[in-house]
Amino acid sequence: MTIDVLTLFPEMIEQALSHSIPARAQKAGLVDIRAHQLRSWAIDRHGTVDDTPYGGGPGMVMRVDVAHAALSAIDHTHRAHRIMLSPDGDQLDQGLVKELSQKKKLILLCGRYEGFDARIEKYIDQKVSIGPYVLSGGELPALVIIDALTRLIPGVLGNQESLKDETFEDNLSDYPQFTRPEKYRGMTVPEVLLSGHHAEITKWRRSQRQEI
Ligand code: 4H7
Repeated sequence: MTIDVLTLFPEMIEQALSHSIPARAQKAGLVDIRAHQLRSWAIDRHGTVDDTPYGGGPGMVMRVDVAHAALSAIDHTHRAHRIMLSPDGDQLDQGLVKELSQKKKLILLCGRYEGFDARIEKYIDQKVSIGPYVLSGGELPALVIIDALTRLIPGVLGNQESLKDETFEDNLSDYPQFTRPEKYRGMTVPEVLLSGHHAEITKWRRSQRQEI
């Protein structure tokens, strides 16, 4: 799977992806994630990517021609699934993550300022939101998607971690976990977990998982 991220802050993506699971997935060659500087598709020599809004009002709007040039250059055959991170997009949940993890090529378009010129909609396939709140850019949502998605690629997680993932399969939460010390400030570990009785432990854990 390849993921191309279009952003004014490619370092933000690269920095975050140098850690943990997405880094492991990249090193193993299971996913190829590239962050591109949108400014390199600017039409003028100043690297202008935004302009004032028609009709007036505060802030700057990202130009559709620049974003379109970037999308066309990266995905000339339009085989990729093109996503724009946007507060009014389809809300991300584990089901959507699973759907997106089946795609061979993904493009994540990250807006800044007051967002993109509305005509961008013609050149993207889907708008995705990570939740009902406003952020100053699409980079953090893009990273959230990449993290959630790379964990679903077969071979990315170790055996231990992937077994635990069945957890999400039926919309149930994880069961509560405990480790040493056995007693902490008067709080003890449920007796059953110390019993060594595996059937009972499994039963107890099942009983503890909650609908999410
Ligand atoms: C596209 C359009 C995603 C991207 C508008 C992005 C929240 C989410 C952005 C905007 C995002 C999410 C620009 C609208 C900045 C708000 C102050 C980037 N915010 N913005 N304005 N929930 N912001 O997934």
